[in-house]
Amino acid sequence: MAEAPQPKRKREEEEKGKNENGGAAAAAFALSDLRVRRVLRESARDKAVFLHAERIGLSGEGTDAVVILEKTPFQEEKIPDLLRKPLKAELQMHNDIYCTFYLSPPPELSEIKATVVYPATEKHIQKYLRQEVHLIRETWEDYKNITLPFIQSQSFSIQWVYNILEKKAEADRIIYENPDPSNGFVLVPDLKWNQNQLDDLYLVAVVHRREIKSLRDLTAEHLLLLRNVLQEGQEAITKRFGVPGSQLRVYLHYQPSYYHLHVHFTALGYDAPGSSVERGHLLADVIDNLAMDSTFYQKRALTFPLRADDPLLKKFQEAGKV
Ligand code: M7G
Repeated sequence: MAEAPQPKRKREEEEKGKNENGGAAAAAFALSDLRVRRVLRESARDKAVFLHAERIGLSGEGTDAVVILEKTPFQEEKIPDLLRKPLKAELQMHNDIYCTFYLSPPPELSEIKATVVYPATEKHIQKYLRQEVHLIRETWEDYKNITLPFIQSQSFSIQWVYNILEKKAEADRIIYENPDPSNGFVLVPDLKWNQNQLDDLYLVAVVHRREIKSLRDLTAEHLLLLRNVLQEGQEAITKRFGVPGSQLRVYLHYQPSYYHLHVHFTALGYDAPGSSVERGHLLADVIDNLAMDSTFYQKRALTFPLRADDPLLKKFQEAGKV
């Protein structure tokens, strides 16, 4: 485990009640108000389960929610307590020099992180449903004729992004800001990171400019912005968390879920969801590509995965492209 300065311990509850615009609903209920409808996906590897839940209103109508339950990673300083203070330690098997125990840790050592999306749209539910995945190879023409009209007609709301930029949410979580409207950005811990340990470090840089949807919109005009994100983002993370730039994976997703330019910063040793070759584009490579050719991303084909029932896949199938 990394031996850097300990990250600040934060609780999701701190955010409760602070979300004044576009997210106020999340503060107005308790987890116990939610009923589980079905399991969308389970991951034994990530120790996580993705649930379709609902909250029943006074009229008896249910409103959809997505709940993600994840066992949190170990915190190094608490490990000795796990062995010293289990409520129960059951020996399951013993053979020669090998044995397995099942421990029941006290509550403070057995946390579960719950991420709630409420109210959730059908698209949120689809995002977490286990499905077959297909690779798409999208030319620039495909982008203009198929993808762009599709994302303009339906994509996730980016209100949460505007809330960060306008300091209406997560203002006390900001790690760094370059306030320049053209070449600046805000760096915050990602929703997926609880900041209790550095092993799964995950931050996201959200740019101030609002018209850049994705990698496809980038040209040499954005080089200064991208270089700022890479350099200042790495420096800010090193300063705050003690992780050097050489141990950070800094990348964009294509396709992203949210069409407002943002950059992912994850610990190099962490196999973060979405960091695979079919979705991740290293920011340093993006910068070099744009420096060589301003229209690089308006020329080349890009590959990305789509889930089997993603309506965008259907559009590519209808156009005879899959
Ligand atoms: P993406 O590539 O658009 O989509 O990345 P993905 O979720 O399919 O990877 C968006 C990133 O923003 C993800 O890493 C999300 O976990 C993160 N994120 C999403 N929301 C709604 C929030 C939020 O409200 N706050 C913060 N801090 N991060 C978020």
